[in-house]
Amino acid sequence: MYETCLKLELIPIITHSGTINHPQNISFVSNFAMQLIPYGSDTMKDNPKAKPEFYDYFMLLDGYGSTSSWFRNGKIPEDKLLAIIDHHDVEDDKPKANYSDIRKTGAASSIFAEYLKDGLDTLFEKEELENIATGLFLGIMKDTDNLVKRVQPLDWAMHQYLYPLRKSSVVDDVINTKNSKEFMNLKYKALLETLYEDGTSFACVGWIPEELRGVVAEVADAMMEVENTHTAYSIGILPEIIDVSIRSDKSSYEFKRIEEKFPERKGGGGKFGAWRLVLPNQFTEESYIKPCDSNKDNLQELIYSEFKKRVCDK
Ligand SMILES: [Mn+2]
Repeated sequence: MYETCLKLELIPIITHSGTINHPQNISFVSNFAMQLIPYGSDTMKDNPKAKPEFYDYFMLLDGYGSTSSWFRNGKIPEDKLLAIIDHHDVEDDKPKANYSDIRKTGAASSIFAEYLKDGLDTLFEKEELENIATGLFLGIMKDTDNLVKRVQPLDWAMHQYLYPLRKSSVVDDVINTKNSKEFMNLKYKALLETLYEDGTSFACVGWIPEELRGVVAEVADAMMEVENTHTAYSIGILPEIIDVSIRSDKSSYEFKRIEEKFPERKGGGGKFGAWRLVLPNQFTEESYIKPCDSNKDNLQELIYSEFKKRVCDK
């Protein structure tokens, strides 16, 4: 999409509300010359591009607004919304855009790959096409856990289409990125203390810095590998938010019902089987009760038990 805009002489800027933390994602981004504006981060505070007023038009890609604080706060008017291209479960209150392509695929990358295959590829030189194919190929691998989970027919087809076009050395580089010791320690500690009950399991990663946020999702995935588990909740406490990863392969599971139990939520959403819930963390450095070494464990226990209680209450 970025490259296509450039070809059409539009100036694309990719903004996103979080930060890029997972080692694989850092490695991914460093392989491509894209400008990314993490508009919520402190380092971007004074950058005009971190303000919605800077932009003439918007496109929501791989999300329909539920995780965008700009969108949720009404900063993206519908008449400025050019397109929504997404593969998440979309609720009735989805925004209207000039162009909208929302399909149930494992990876949003598969939708973009299909555009490429259906003619966009003619816009690009060989080298450009290989770079784009590499990015989309990695997107499909990542979102489908290497074509194991959430795979839809289009994902298979686009994997096959992109395979000969991709730069295999870049793909290997990104896939083989290692995790830090801290990351692995947190992951296994949370798994050791996981609570398994009637197919539903809970794990708490505890207080983590922003750059280790990826552990929360990895723990949720790992919990699902335990026999008889149909639903998993993994929570991590970050300086500003409580990050929750949810997995379920139970057909009757309704993420919406869980979401409603947290009216204070700051965001969330997901796709079949995998969701995320973002809750405010009341115990930030600025708050009346600050997390410090002596009360961190207690606050963690408080947050974790309140979470479990709310999820389990009918
Ligand atoms: Mn996605």
